[in-house]
Amino acid sequence: MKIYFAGAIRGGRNDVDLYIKLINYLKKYGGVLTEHIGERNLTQKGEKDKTEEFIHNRDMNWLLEADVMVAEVTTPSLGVGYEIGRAVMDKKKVLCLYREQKGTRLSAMVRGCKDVKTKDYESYEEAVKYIDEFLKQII
Ligand code: 6IA
Repeated sequence: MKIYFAGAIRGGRNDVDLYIKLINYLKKYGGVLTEHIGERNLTQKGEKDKTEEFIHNRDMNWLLEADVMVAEVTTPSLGVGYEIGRAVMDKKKVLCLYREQKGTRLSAMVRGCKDVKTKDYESYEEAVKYIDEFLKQII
């Protein structure tokens, strides 16, 4: 199974350690096309040696190639929102994982989309439980 993991880059890198753990867990189910999202040295400035167009086109090709998308949506990210929209348009199965934060709420454009499965979680253990539920239905 090819899995597209989406997580904030320019949106903010606060959760990068969690992204790494989730990506490693997802590898149990197949190939993760977007492992770089879990790279600690991929700063908010992103992949400096590549053009923006290259990054967009490469990521879009991966997205279209993927069987499923798992997005960690706690840190608001324009890129992740865009990717979710493109995945929905392409009729991919999408799981969004959201950790409730004080004073913030997940966008209604994600939570309100019936073609996206959104799960609220509090711990890594809970997040992987939702990943198991989601991916076991697909296998
Ligand atoms: O808006 P964001 O940067 O937070 O969007 C993050 C999402 O878009 C991730 O799920 C990635 O798949 C994708 N993405 C956005 N920017 C990049 C990137 N470098 N490298 C890889 N994936 C990306 C961007 C910066 C560079 C042009 C200097």
